[in-house]
Amino acid sequence: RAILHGELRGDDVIVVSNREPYIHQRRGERIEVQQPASGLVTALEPIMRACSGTWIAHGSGSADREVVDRHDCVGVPPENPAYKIRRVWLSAEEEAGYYYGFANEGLWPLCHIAHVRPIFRSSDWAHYVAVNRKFARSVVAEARTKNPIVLVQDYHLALLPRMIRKEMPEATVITFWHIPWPNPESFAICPWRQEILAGMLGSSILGFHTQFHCNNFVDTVDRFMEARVDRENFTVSFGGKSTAVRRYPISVDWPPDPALLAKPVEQCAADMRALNNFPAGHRFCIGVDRLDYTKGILERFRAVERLLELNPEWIGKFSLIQVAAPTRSSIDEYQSHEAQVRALAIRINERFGRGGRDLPLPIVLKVEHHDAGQVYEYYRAADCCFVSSLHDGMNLVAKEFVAARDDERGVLILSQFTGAARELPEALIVNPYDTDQCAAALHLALTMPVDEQRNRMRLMRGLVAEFNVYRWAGRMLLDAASMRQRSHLVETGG
Ligand code: ADQ
Repeated sequence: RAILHGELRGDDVIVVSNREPYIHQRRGERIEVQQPASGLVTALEPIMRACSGTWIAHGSGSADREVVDRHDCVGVPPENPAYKIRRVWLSAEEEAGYYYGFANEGLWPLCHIAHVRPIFRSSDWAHYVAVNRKFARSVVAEARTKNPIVLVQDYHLALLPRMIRKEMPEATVITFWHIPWPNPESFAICPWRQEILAGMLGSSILGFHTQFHCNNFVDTVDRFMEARVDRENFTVSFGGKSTAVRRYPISVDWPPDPALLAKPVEQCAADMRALNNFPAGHRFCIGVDRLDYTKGILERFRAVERLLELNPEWIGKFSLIQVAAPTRSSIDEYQSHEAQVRALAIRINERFGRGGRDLPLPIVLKVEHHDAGQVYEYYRAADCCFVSSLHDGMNLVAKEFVAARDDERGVLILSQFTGAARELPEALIVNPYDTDQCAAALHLALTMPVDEQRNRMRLMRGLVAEFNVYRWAGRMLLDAASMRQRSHLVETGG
């Protein structure tokens, strides 16, 4: 955090992402401020508070336009502004084509290999290009110097790095891709693969969560572009410029906000039991996700069903609380996924539910956004946390659960297909497609001796404490700083 404060305060730092970190919504006479359920926002918000600067994002709230100045800017956080948001306005057609269409029906399933066929429409692509251009204009308008540091976030803005480089050749563009990068064969089905790759290669530094994703990206470039790939230094030269491809595993704020840990764990457990009508001694596992088909929520429910089949002693004594934030609900695939999730919860609850007795249901499904305070209360109260993603760049829920457990208790069950699994081997690592293995992991978690819980949790907490989100941003920015220094020396002949 000190690095960000010291080195970057006053420097020209611009973050660009689709999603804004604060959304202003009108509720009758009042304007409410919401924070979205997004891993990207969770990770970058504390960074921006530490280094100030500007965050450029799509203005999406009903009162977003009411609170901005004539440059479309507003200071945030509202209670104590530390940086500003500059909002980019999109029409309904642009949002449908660029965001719901190309980004979320095309690139999202393409990169997650989630057995959902990507949809590529040329009309969506046209909006995607146009909106990237709109963001580029906003970056140029915002820059106070000819060589700002621009942090481009995620798959919505793959074309932006090249566009910025064209307008501001001296800018340092750091692009971070928050989702996986698939192998070259999988990526090749995208009709605009070359345009996407060329766009991303406008970056000075291109970051992914894991080395595996870096390798896949470099292999993809090697296969489809006229570029020089240096596998020793992991750099790609394309169009006379070079891009360093690096692994920067993202993480969470550390130490966590004290307000999130203020309520004692026993109190959290008592409150959550009361809220959910669980009797004393009832055990529960927590799942926290956007309601997205890549998160493996159906697989998680099937694991609970199998647990109750194999170990009937848990019937009426164990529940999974699934907190699922609605997301991208206007996309067909998301609507049908939500319907499947609801139907499966009902079926399992009918099968193992009350049966005339007043027992808690095995699956408690809450399809709603919760604030960070409530999410942390669940983390602190739960016996275990189950992350069953079918494919996930990192997965911050796993790290948040670890950060929440200052009592060194609780068990993390973690899919092997998350970036987090590479850093947290002390979790119970599972294949979410293997229902029996997941059921066995749930049983193991619920019967794990306290000492073993503590030993595992301690190691995981050590890792998250050291490799926290400031380390993630700090390493990227330090790499950018030394790159800037080198090019300055070359220019001045030093
Ligand atoms: P996401 O796919 O959004 O992130 P994740 O990393 O798990 O996934 O972050 C989700 C965030 O939203 C967490 O902070 C979580 O607490 C919050 N959240 C989820 N459900 C919620 C709910 N019901 N109510 C309130 N808050 C909720 C993308 C990539 C990930 C990568 C991140 C960061 O898909 O792989 O880890 O970006 O790079």
